[in-house]
This record gives sequence, structure tokens and C-alpha cells, in this order.
Amino acid sequence: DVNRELKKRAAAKAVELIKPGMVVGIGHGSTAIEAVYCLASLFETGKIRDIVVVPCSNHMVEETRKLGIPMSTLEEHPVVDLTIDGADEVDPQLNLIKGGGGAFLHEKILAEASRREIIIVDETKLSPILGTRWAVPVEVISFGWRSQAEYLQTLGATVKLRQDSSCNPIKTDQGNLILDCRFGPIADPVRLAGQIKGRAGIVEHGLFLGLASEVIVGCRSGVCHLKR
Ligand code: DER
Repeated sequence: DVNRELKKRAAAKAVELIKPGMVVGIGHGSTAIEAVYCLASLFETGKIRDIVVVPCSNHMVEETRKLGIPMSTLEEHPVVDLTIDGADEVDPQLNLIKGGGGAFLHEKILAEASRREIIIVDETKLSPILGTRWAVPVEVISFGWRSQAEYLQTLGATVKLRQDSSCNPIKTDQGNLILDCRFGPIADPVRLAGQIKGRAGIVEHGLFLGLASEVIVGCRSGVCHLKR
């Protein structure tokens, strides 16, 4: 479909930034996986070698293992040269909402451990103000999660516990719960991020502020490379 084509376009451009000897972080989601497919074919044809990939989620570890790309972990490589990841919403300052795939705690840890954080998106993710399009996911421990939901509502959100198709709560790789918080357009994301993180029991949120070094956008007209 058109969207997949735009994701592949952005992914191929991002993979061009990978140089031999690099430790490459890989985020989670349907766009990040396109970068893994692209990397795998370059690896097979010998166009790229001497790299090792650090996936951020159990799911992406499995996908990367299937494709036979050398893998490692943050424990072995606490500093990563370049990470490629997706996003759900991107504003003009390259601030992001991430977490549609539920792996944003690990993704943010990986992003903060990376020298360069390359975000790849199709053009549908661009937004004038964060929150216009997506709810902000918040990871909470299960103890007292309803108290967190009440608190997040006082911050102005409509809060929904993320469930699977049979209405069981989704558990993250860490075994925590996710509350999707729809704030609408967020005038001051930095202030909101501080309010969310200031609460015991709230582990992390999907506002990635000042973390993306660059955003590569697959558009119908081609590819745009946005830099901070
Ligand atoms: O969960 C995540 O943070 C993903 O990166 C998500 O934000 C983007 O997923 P997509 O590439 O499948 O749209």
C-alpha cells in the first residue's frame, strides 16, 4: 500500500547513514522493521558489513534474529552510534509522540543511549502541535494504576487502559500497564512531561522531547530530511 511504500522510502534513506563498525539501535514498529529488512538485504549482498544491531523490544529481537543480522545488547554496548526508530506524531520542532507499539520505555532508554536518533516516518505522522492526532501513552506499574488514571485526568486527559482484542490489559516487556492519555493539542509538552514524570508509579511517557536528531519523512514527492 502507499503508506508502506513511503515507510520503505524513509527507511532506505536512514539505512544509508549506517557505516561499517557501527552499533545500530533499532526501535519498534512497522516503519522501524522496514529499516531492518533494508539492512538485511544490504548485509546479504555484502554491501554493508561489520555492524551489530541492538533491538529495543522482544518482538524486534525475534524479527532481527530471523533475518540473521548480528545482534547485541545495550549491556554489551552502553553507547549506541545511531538508532533508527519510528514515531506516531512529529511536530515542527521534531518533538515526538511515540508508543503506539507499546515499547516506548525501552525505545526512550535506547534513544538516550544513542549518539544519533534518526526517526523515520511517512508523511501522515507530521502534525502542527503534539497531541492533535495521538494520545500520549503512559507506562504505569499495576499497583495503584487507577490512582494514576485519576491523576492524569486532573492534567486534562481522557484516559484509557490499553487492552488487547480480548479486553485483557496489555503488558509491556517490563510487565507494566499502558494508559493512553488523550490531551488534545499540547501547548507546553515540556511542562506536561514534568507533571507526568513527577508521580510515583508512573514509569515513562511517550513524549520524546529534544531526542530526535533528525526526522526522515517518506512523502509522495520523495523523501524530506528534517534536522533539528
Ligand atoms: O511504538 C512506537 O513508538 C513506534 O515506533 C510507533 O511510534 C511507530 O510505529 P509505526 O512505525 O508502526 O507507525
